[in-house]
Amino acid sequence: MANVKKKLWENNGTISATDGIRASSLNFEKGQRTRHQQKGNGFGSKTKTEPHRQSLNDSLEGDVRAFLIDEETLHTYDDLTKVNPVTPTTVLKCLQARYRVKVFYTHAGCTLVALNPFQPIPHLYSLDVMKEYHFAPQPQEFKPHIFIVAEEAYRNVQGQVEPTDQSLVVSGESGAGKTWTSRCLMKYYATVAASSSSPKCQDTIERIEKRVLDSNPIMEAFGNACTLRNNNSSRFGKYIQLQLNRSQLLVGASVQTYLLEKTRVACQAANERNFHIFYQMMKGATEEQRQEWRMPRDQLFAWLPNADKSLEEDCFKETTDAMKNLGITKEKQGQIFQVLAGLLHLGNVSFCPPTDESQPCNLEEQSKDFLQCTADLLQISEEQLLACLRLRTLRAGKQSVLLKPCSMAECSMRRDCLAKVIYAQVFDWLVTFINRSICADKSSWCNFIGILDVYGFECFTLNNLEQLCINYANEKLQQHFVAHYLKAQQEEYVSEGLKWSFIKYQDNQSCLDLIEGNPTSVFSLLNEECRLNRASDARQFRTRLEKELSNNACMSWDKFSKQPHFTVSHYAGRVSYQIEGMMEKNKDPVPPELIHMLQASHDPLLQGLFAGQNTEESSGRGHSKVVTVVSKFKNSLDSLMKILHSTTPHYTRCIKPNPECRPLTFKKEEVIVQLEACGIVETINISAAGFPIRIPYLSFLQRYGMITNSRICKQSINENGLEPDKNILGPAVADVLDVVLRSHSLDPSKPSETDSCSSLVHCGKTKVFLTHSMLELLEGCRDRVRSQRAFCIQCCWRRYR
Ligand code: AOV
Ligand code: MG
Repeated sequence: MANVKKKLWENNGTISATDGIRASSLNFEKGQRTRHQQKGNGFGSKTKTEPHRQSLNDSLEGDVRAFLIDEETLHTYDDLTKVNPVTPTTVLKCLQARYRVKVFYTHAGCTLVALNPFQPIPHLYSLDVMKEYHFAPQPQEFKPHIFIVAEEAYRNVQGQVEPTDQSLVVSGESGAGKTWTSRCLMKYYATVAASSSSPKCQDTIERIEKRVLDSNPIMEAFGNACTLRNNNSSRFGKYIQLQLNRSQLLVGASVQTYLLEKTRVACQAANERNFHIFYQMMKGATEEQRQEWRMPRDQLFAWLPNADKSLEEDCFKETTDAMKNLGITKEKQGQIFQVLAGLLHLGNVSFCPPTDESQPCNLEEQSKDFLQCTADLLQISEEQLLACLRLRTLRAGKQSVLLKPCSMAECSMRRDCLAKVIYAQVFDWLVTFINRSICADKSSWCNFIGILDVYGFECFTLNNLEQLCINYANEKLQQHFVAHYLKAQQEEYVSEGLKWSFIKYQDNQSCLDLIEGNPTSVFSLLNEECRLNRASDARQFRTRLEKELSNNACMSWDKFSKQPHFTVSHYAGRVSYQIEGMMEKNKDPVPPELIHMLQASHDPLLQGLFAGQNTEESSGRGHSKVVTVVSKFKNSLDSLMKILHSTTPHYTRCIKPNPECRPLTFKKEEVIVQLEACGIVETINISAAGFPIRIPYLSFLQRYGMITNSRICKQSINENGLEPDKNILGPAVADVLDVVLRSHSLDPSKPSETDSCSSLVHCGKTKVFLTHSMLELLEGCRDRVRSQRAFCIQCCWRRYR
């Protein structure tokens, strides 16, 4: 026995086992997951705990051979770590087989893969299903579902060692199902956090849950739009923190939003639409409202393209009901919609060239009424509006002011700018209002579960600054995943002395360096160009990019393209960005006279939105002090990353099975690209081969020391508070492991048959690394010891009486 122990310790505790066993839920350390690998389901290899690693370059032939045997039962693989061998093709086949039988969720080690069915699946998210997962002692034993991830995070909040904030990171390309998934998660928490509340406080809790859920239709109405890739595409990023009190009840929430694509208000790509809210108003307004907003049914608005397309999102009543529930009064709602109606009219204002070049542009004849309506609805002076749109104010010295006629293009830009600045302010006002309505007092909550839903990776025929920012956000998330899971986990194995052969993964650091790095990157050059405050020249900028960044492998150019552009190789694919217009968008200048005009509006909403807005910065000469769009976006994402790093993350990968959003249609070529882009094979391999549970020695002994109750264990535990001494703790840990394994007829001395990673347990330098199966063995032993002790105490008690 002593020899065995010694060997266990000296060999860093490599012990093999041949059976996968379910384990109970525990949380020892930030960053670990508590979902457990399930018992071998009888398919493929018999040794279920052994990982099946194979290089990415496995031949297709090999894959097919492996599946000839199991083709019939492929759909039953609930966890892709069980697929043998793990290659993009085998993973794809498994997912396809599951999709065919309408199974949309599959575990992939530490992540959950969610395939979009593109049609509502009855009962998949019903109250009963929520309850099943919530009340199950081991929800992991149920079919893979987003509710397992939700429940795991919920249980993890009250971790065994200390409560930990959790983050649910939902990623995937545009239309993959992130927003849908986020809604499901929010509904889940709104339900389970309430169901456990006492009847006395049920009332208040329900109100807050309803308000939290009601924030969704409002933000989607104002922030989502129909694009070529998704009829309900999020045009802003969102991180919602659900605030939980000590009893794990939902007591509030707060929302942080990221970069709304406000350009959409004034400019919609072919076959795309404006934000849903405009269509909702157009379709859902009462006759009275139509008159008030000057929106007769047959009125055509330039900024309301594709209004004939009928979408379920065009539901005005749902939005206004939600606004009401959140406390936005009818009066305030009226002010908001009146301003939005004003913007639609503004979109129909256009100019024609003046007869004399020294004169300002003329209004098109049919624009006159629209200009009048805009001025009425925004409650500003019509003359001032016209002047602001076609005359630029130039300041010569402190006192004198010159008015210079704008070109036609400038007039249109000023019109669009007015719409964008108003819409963005309305959106921000709503977010602030929502936060005020749902955010709990800091003293009443202690932990949060954050749900991240950002715009997915996009690649259109024409891509500009918006797509660059969206794809940059996705790169940041991918980097978080890579850094947190793929890299950190493997590095820890090595630093703890485990024999670990690195599994290669695609690191997207060089792409991020290209976009945001220091000192030279696309963002830094773009900012420099904007700060110089000179007329933007796309070709010049393109030459600069080529000169400064051509050594980055993620940057390339299409030599035959007529338009100045640059191509970035993102982790999810190559995207060509047009440079024309990029600098202007990055500067996002707002002529001060527009702000002055809005400050003078009689509309209480506009007055409130623009009161106190500083207009000095944008009017400065030479080096502008204006903070650019990309700088702001980068800062907000950096803060988000800090929050994510401080929480325990849970990743869900949404996959879009076909680009046309057709129900139950699985296109292999589409899916494989997404699987490869997000590094699914590497994730599976690291998960399957690794030890997902890591427990510092002292914590281990504090929990499991009772199994042996030896002097050394007691001694170690008594050292609580002191720096643990590995020389005492290590053997004590080995002692416990030895007892547990022997009690299950496992031979601790026998080295693994394949390699050190396919074992149940490993003693590192400061921590014990466990598989879920080993954790279950430990928990089982601990339970037995506890019940034996309880029995002994009872006997003694009886004897004593
Ligand atoms: P996204 O958030 O990932 O795209 P959505 O969540 O809006 O994508 O999903 C797109 C559409 O797919 C939804 O409107 C639903 O019709 C359908 N869908 C998604 N998940 C499910 C599901 N589980 N069951 C049924 N239908 C589903 V973007 O916001 O564009 O990145 O910027
Ligand atoms: Mg979305």
